[in-house]
Amino acid sequence: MLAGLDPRMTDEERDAGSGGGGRTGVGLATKPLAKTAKPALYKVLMLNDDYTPMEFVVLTLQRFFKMSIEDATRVMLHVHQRGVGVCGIFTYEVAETKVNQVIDFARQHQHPLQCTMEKD
Ligand code: TYC
Repeated sequence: MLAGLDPRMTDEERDAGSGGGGRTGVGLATKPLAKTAKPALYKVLMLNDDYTPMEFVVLTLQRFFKMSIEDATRVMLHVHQRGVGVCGIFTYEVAETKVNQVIDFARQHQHPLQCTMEKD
C-alpha cells in the first residue's frame, strides 16, 4: 500500500513519513513562515544653489523634515559647503511627497531651491 493513498493514515502521519514502509524521516519540509518584506528606502537630498537664502533653507528643513533649528542649520551649512546633503531617509511614497513639498514651497517663494531622491 502506498503511504500517500492509505485512507487509514492521517495527513500528519503522511507528512511525517511514519507508517510508510519503514521510510522514516521523509516527511514534507515545513514551509517557512512568510516574512514581511522590508520596504526599499530612499534618501531625500537637498541641493545647493547660489540664490536661495540660508534662512529659507533652514525653515524648509524644519517644516518638512521636523528638524530642530540646530539640525536644520547644520544640514543647510553642509549643503552650502558640499553641494548636496541628506534631509532624511523614507519609503518611496513619503520621500516623493517630501521632494514635491519642498519644490512647491520654494517655487511659491520664487526660490530656485531643488530637492531630489535616490535609493538608499
Ligand atoms: N548657497 C545659498 C546661499 O549662499 C544657501 C543654500 C544652502 C541654498 C543650501 C540652498 O540647499 C541649499 N544663499
